[in-house]
Amino acid sequence: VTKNHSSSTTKNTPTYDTAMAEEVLKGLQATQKYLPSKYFYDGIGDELFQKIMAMEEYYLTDCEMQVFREQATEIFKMLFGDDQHAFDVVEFGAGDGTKTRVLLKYFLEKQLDFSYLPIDISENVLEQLSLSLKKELPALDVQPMAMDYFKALEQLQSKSKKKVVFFLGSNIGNLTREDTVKFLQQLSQKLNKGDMLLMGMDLKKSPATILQAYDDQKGITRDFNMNLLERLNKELGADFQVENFQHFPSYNPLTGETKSFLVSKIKQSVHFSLLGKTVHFEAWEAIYTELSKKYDLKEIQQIAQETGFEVKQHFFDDRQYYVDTLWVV
Ligand code: AVJ
Repeated sequence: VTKNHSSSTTKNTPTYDTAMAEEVLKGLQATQKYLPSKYFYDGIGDELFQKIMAMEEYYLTDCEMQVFREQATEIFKMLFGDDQHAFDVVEFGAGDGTKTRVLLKYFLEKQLDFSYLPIDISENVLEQLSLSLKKELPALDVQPMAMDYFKALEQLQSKSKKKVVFFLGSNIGNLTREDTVKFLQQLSQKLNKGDMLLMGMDLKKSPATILQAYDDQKGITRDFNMNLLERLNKELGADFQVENFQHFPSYNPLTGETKSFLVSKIKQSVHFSLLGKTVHFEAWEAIYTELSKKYDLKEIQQIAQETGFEVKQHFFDDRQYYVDTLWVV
C-alpha cells in the first residue's frame, strides 16, 4: 500500500493509498453510490469530529461521560470482581480517548496491572492519544494499533492475558447489521471464557433529538460530511466542487437507522486525475456516506445471543438516551 502524504517522491509522481482508491471507486461506480465512513477521519475530519463531540446537539458523548463519571465503581466491580490479575484493555475506535481516560485513571488508582491497546483507523489521532497519555498517565503502558477493526481483530492474540474490550462512543453504530454480527462473532471467538466487552450503544429516542445530533445549527456535521469529498480531492486528485453537494441526514424510527447522504444538486462529472477515472452524477443523485444505528434493548439482547456473548449489565445515563452494555464470553 502506497500512501500519499502530499509530499513529492523521488520520481516526483504523486502516490496514493491504493486500497482507499479501490474502495472509493467501487462505491462511486455502484448503482446506489456510497463511500465508507471510515474515510471521514483525516486530520481535518478528526478535528471536526472533536467539535461534534463538544456540540450541544450531539448528546452521545455527554451521556457516556456521565455513565463513566457516575458509575465507574460499579463498572469496575463488574469487570474485575475479586479477580484482579494482569489484563489487557483493548479499545476499538479509541479516537482521542477522552471518555476512556476516566476509566483508565480509575484502574491505575486501583493499582491494577494492565496494558492499554488502542485501535483506530486514524494514525493521526492515535499519535495524539499516545502523546497525551504519556503526559497525563505516565505509568500507563500504551501499545497503539492504527488499522481498521477487522484487521485489528486478526492481530489479537487469543491465548494471552485476560482481556477487557472497549467499543465505546456508539462506534458500533457505523457497522451494518451484517458487519456488526460478523465483527462480534469473530471477537467472541478470539476471546477466552470470562473476557469482557463494554460497548457504548445509542438508543432509540425522539426522532427529532436524533436528527438534530446529525444536523446541527452551525453546520459542523455538514462540514464533517463534506470533508470526505475534500479529502478525495487532496488524496486522489478529484475535482469535487463541494458547493454542488448538499448534506442530508435521515432517521428511520422503525429500524433505528440514521443515514447521512451527500446529494448532488446538479448534473455533474467529477474527475479523479490520479486514477484516470470520471464519475457522473445526475441532478439529485445521492452518495450514502454514513450509518449511525440506534438500538433498543431487545435488539441488543438478540445480537449478544447471536454472537456468543451474555449480557451482564446495562449502564444508562439519566435520560436513558444511551447505554454502555457489559457483555461476557
Ligand atoms: C463516531 C461513529 C459514533 O455515528 O455518531 C458524528 C460519527 N457522524 N456525527 C456517529 C458522527 C456524524 C459518530 N461515531
